[in-house]
Amino acid sequence: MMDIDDLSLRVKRAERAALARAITLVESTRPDHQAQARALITDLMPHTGKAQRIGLTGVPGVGKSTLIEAFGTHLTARGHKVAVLAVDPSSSRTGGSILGDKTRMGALATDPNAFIRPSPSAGTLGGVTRKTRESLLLCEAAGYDVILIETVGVGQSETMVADMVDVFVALMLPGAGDELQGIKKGLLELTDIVFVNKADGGNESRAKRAARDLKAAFHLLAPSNPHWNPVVLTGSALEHQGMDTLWETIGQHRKALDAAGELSAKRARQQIRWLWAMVEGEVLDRFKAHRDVKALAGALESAVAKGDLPASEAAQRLLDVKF
Ligand SMILES: Nc1nc2c(ncn2[C@@H]2O[C@H](COP(=O)(O)OP(=O)(O)OP(=O)(O)O)[C@@H](O)[C@H]2O)c(=O)[nH]1
Ligand SMILES: [Mg+2]
Repeated sequence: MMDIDDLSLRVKRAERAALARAITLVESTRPDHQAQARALITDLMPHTGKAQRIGLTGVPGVGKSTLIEAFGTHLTARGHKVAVLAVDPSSSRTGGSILGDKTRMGALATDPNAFIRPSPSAGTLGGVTRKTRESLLLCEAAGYDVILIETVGVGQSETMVADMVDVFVALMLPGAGDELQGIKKGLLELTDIVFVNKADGGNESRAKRAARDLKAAFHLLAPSNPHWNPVVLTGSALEHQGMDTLWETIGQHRKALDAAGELSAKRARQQIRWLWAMVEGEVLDRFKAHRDVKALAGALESAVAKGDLPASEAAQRLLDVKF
């Protein structure tokens, strides 16, 4: 049996091993571990909330790991404590990718003021995001004041990460015109800051052009946030160019939201959505596991599949089960 009070104390004292252990507890699927994790987080809750929560996305190869290394070391050199978390439900982060990260994040990985945690191993996106949200709280309780949450630019994971951070940064490649066509409108709507990476080695003017086109694209979109107009930056993670501007822009974003009372309002909305998302997931699981639902479901599914029964009628018959 783990001593949760002791673990809590050690996390607050910023003991790395304790933080790692606490995250392992949060990531465990064992019900007794989950109960302990809840007790731990409840206890630590008053010590959370003080970090800048930054989401980071971009297609594979855009330079996320390289940027985290450059940006992270830039910040630790200025006295910040930086935690890096990842959301990758596909668990595509196989041996090769992690090995690559070791070289790309070498300095940050050995920095005493940085803490890097790879994505929880594959699970449902909901499961992975729960673990990441709770890990974020643990990192805050351990005194990390900048939390970077990385996600690969595929599917729903971007939306989930955007919903747990204060500011969302999208990394893009220099390459204007055609490539811009491929950028999902949905991604632009989530994005507060675009960082056009790899503006180096003769790519500077292409990057500038890409930035200009992106600004135009943002201009065409109806503003999704009354407090902030998305900002497009260019830089080079490889050459550590643009890290100061990125940090400044994140600071401006924070100030703008704070001034409008929007930062705490945004976090409050996120918490409430998170609450209901967890209830919904659990209620549905319990419903589907119910004996009477299980007994009915097979026949109803095949009747619906064959077109013998409208889905609405089948749904009603399931919903009529008292559970
Ligand atoms: N020229 C140049 N190359 C860069 C820059 N940033 C990253 N790269 C290179 O691009 C390649 C991919 O960089 P990563 O940082 O691994 O990209 P990633 O987005 O983390 O990729 P995944 O982890 O696969 O999603 C590496 O070879 C980097 O050295 C940059 O600013 N300029
Ligand atoms: Mg990477």
